[in-house]
Amino acid sequence: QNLTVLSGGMGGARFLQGLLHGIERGLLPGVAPDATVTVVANTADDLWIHGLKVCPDLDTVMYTLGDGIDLERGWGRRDETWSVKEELAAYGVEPTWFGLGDRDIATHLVRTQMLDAGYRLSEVTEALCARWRPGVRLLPMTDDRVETHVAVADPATPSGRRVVHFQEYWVRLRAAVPAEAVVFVGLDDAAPAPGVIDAITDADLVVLPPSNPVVSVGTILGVPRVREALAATRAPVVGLSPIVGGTHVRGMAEQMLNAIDVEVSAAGVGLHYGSRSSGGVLDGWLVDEVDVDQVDRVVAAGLPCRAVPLMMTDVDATAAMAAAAVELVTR
Ligand code: GDP
Ligand code: FO1
Ligand code: CA
Repeated sequence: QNLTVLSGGMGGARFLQGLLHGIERGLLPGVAPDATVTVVANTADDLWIHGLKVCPDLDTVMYTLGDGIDLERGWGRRDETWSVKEELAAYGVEPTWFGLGDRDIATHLVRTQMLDAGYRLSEVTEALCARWRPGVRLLPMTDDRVETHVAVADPATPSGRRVVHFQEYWVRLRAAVPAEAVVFVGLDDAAPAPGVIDAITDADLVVLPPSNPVVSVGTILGVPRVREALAATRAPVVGLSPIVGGTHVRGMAEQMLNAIDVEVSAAGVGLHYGSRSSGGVLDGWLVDEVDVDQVDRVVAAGLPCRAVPLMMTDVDATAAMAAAAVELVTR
C-alpha cells in the first residue's frame, strides 16, 4: 500500500512522525505495517541567501524524520552552533534576521553545489536523504523555482504597499502586520517534480496533514496538474484541520487565510479545500473536538466530517489522528 502526504514543514513533519508510528504498530485500520509513505513537500518557502539555496520545508521534514531536528526550535539542526552567522554579522552582511546554523549550512552547500552541477532539486533531495534516511520518499512539489511573497502596508511607498519574501514576513516581521496579499512567484509556470503526479494517482490514500492551508498545502495544490491528479486518483483524499478553536496552533495560518479572504475556522478551511464531489479535493475532513459545532456545516456541504482530538502532543496522539483520518474515508 502507498500513502501520499502533501506537507509543509513543522506541522506536516510532526504529523508524519505519528503516521509512521501508527503504520509500524498496525494502528491504522486496513493499513499494513509495510505500507510506504511518499511526501510531496512545499518548496515555496525556499530562498536564496548568502549564495545558498535554503529549502525550509524539505529540510524540516528530512531533519525531523531523520532525527536531526532541533526539537525546541522545530527547524534546523540539533546541537547547532552559529559561528558563521556571527562572523557574517561582524562583517555587517545582511540579512542578519535569518539565521543559518553551521551544521545546517553544510546541507545548503551540498544542495547549492549539486544544483550548480545541473542536478534537479528532486535529485538533490534524494542525495541528502541517503544520509538522513527519513523513512519516507521525500519529493519537492516541483524542481522549478517558486517563492511565496507577501504584500504588506507601507505608507512610505506610492502604492502604500511593499512586497517581501515570505521568510521576511514570517521571520523579520514575525507576521505581526496583516498580509494584504500573497503572491506565489513562479507557481503557474512550475512543473510537478518527477514522481509527484504518480504519487497522487497511484496512491491508496492521500492525506492533507494539518499544514498551513495557504503557504504549505495551498502552494502544492497550485502546482499545475496537481489538482487534476487529486480529482482523478482512485485513492480517498482526507484532510486534518490546522485551525483549532478559530486560530492556528502556531505559525501564521490566520494571517495567510485573512489575506485570501477565507474564514479562519476548521470548517472554513475544509470548505476552502472543498469536497471532491463538488469540484474540491477532499473525501473527508477532520476537525478538533472543540470545533464539533462546525461538523454539521461541513457535512451539509457534502463533505464527510468528524470531530476528534487533533492536537499532536505526542506520536501516539498523532497516530490516533491518522487512524481517525483513515477510518473516516475507508470505512
Ligand atoms: P510550517 O511550514 O513549518 O509552517 O509547517 P506546516 O505548514 O506543515 O504546519 C503549520 C501548521 O501546523 C500551522 O497552521 C499550525 O496551526 C498547524 N499545527 C501545528 N501543530 C498542530 C497540532 O498539534 N494540531 C493541529 N491540528 N495543527 C497543528
Ligand atoms: N525561523 C525563524 O524564526 N528564524 C530563523 O532565523 C530561521 C532560520 C531558518 C533557517 C533554515 C530553515 O530551514 C528554517 C529557518 N527558520 C527560521 C524557520 C522557517 O522560517 C520555517 O521553517 C518555515 O519556512 C515556516 O513555514
Ligand atoms: Ca513552511
